[in-house]
Amino acid sequence: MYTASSAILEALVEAGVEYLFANFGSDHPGLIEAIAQARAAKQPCPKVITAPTEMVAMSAAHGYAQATGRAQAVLVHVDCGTQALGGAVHNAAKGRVPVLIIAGMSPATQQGEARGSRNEFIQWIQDVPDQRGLVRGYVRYENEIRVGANAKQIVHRALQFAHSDPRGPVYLAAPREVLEAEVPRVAIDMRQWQPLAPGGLNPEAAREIAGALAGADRPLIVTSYLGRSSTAVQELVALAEQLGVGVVESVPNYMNFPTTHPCYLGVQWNERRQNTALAQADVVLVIDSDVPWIGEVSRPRADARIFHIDADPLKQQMPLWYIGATLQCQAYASLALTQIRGALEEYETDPERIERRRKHLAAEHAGWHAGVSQREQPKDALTAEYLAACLREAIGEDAIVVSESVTNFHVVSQHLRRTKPGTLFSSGGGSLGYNGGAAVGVKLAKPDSLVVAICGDGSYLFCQPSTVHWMARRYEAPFLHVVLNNGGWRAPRQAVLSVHPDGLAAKAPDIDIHFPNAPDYAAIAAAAGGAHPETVRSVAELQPAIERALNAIRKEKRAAVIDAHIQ
Ligand SMILES: Cc1ncc(C[n+]2csc(CCOP(=O)(O)OP(=O)(O)O)c2C)c(N)n1
Ligand SMILES: [Mg+2]
Repeated sequence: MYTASSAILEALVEAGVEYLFANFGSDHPGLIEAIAQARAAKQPCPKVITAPTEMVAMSAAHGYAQATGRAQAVLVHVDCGTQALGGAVHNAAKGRVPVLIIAGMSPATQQGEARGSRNEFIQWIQDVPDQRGLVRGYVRYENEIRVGANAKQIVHRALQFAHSDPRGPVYLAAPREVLEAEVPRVAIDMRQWQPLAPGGLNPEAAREIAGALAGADRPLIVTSYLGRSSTAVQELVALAEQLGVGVVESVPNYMNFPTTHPCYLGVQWNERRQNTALAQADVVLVIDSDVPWIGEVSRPRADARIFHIDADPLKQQMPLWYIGATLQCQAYASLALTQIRGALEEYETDPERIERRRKHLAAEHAGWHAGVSQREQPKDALTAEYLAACLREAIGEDAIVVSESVTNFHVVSQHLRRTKPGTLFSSGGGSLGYNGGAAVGVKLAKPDSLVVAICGDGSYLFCQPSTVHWMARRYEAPFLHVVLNNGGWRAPRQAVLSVHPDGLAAKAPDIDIHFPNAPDYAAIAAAAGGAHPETVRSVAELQPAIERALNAIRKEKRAAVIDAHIQ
């Protein structure tokens, strides 16, 4: 029997989808049967990863795609499962991460007209007017597979959208009878279903930007997610070195530039102060960034010339967005940087000017580095800075870190000092709970790498650690989970202080953001997935705990959780 479900699975295999993160329901008999048939016939089929909750499934696909650039499939149950994906859809959309979501729909018949017709009460309850509308504001493409005959073409079309810039999640839904329908097998030529070829700058724009960077006194590049392409990182390093241009990361969700490089001028998150490099720059190139600065506290000087390059420079999904750029270009970062370097050949670059710029950058970088080193010295109480520094020494340069550190995002960016592309990811979105699932996804994608998730205590609970650690054990994806335990939610407190610095809330003893009698975070993971548990309350306890945790991962192939009580 070859059904639309068999065709969907076949399309996933053709597209190179390795994993189906699945949360099954009464809408999926066609798919479950097709998977069983493929296994019995020893035909290729994506490996099923059972995900007890949908947000974790989607976050795992998110992490996998960040580590590889490739979409995986997430299978969910009708409208309910779609809703339970929750903020993970927002995260993939905002982070421009490709994921293919497939959902069943309630059967479209109720009198046995076709195989799959309604036979359970819930199928009336789950019949909703606009299931696809639940995710329409977030996905790059959504469609209903209305007949099984072209299911494969629709899967491939959805993946073309997912993998074409601006990338992101896509959503397909199909009623149960359609998933059951027997269909003819369609032959697919994958050469016809590739993502869009990446676009570059027009030559005039490349010349204008090259000329401005070459002629500036203090040129600066600001980026957030250029590092999703390792080639783009190499190109950025080459351009920065060639011209003596400084690089600042603003709210990065990738490793964009080696933090040990003399052209690296640091990172800015929500710190409420003017960024010095930004204040000094006379030419600013913003490339791959959604929030290059927060104008209320930090902005370029008034006469700076601003250029902007992005796959989606108008930010079509953001109702309010502008940065005062005089040239906005839609282009793929690595191509654009290569073109700018090519265009530089037309300019006489003054070697003395470049040398002056390089010297200035080296001094600024050294100052930044000295500040970082000083802040990470051990204090009486355990600080996030010291913890990040110890972790850096223990995990090395190749470990892949997933960060959802909230009010410590900047600490993790600065003190883990990543040097290699693809070794630091954040969700790129604002829906907490990505960290644990993403770590499982990254580990599945890179089984030989050490994977570390570092998150706030609030974010640990948001990530559904019981599901995450059950999956980590079940699918042999052990990782180190570090909880920055500051007793609850610090971010809402910082927010209220920034808006009502002299209000009553600022002085109130309790504003309902603390977690008294907090859960034993490490024990949750131990109970759910046999993770190695560590709780650290002092500076002296930290390094031995990290060592034991890494041993558990390396020698026993168990995940480990370090619940670190920080100041
Ligand atoms: C799904 C979701 N719910 C609520 C919020 C609002 N929120 C932003 S930060 C935060 C607290 C995070 O706590 P924690 O992870 O411990 O980080 P901390 O603020 O303590 O650094 C909350 C609740 C959110 N961003 N996402
Ligand atoms: Mg916290």
